[in-house]
Amino acid sequence: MEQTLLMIKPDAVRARRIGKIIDLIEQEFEIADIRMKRFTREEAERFYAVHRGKPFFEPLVEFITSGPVVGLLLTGENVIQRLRDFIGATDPAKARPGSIRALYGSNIQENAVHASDSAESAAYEIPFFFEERRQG
Ligand code: 3AN
Repeated sequence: MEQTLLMIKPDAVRARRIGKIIDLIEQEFEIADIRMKRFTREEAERFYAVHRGKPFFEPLVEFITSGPVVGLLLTGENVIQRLRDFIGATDPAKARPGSIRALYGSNIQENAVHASDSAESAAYEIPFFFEERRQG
């Protein structure tokens, strides 16, 4: 059984889309835990450490610390890949019609949600929201 992290980003929280996004998610996935929080700069830089040095790193850290986010722990068979397919491509303009990013994303940075892209990413990202579930 896999687990993964879905994060509702500050743009979607500001736009009051939490309920709509969770509604879509729970029709397809098992929600094992849920938490709202606001990232500190230090946490944001660690969360997005793989993007350090890229031109969008600083704006991304600014954005993700700009307001609260919501983390959902999802579990199930092949849930990492299924969730990635479900949310749509990073750029909402290229995301599958009907996907969360197509519906609620504004642009490649303010794209409503994040989902872990591998088992390694999930193991790294889940403890930012759910400390007691730290793996390994
Ligand atoms: P995804 O969230 O689809 O896995 P990543 O991990 O490549 O995408 O990027 C993490 C986040 O960084 C994206 N969700 C987006 O907010 C931002 N991002 C990625 N690529 C760009 C880009 N070219 N310009 C601006 N922001 C970007």
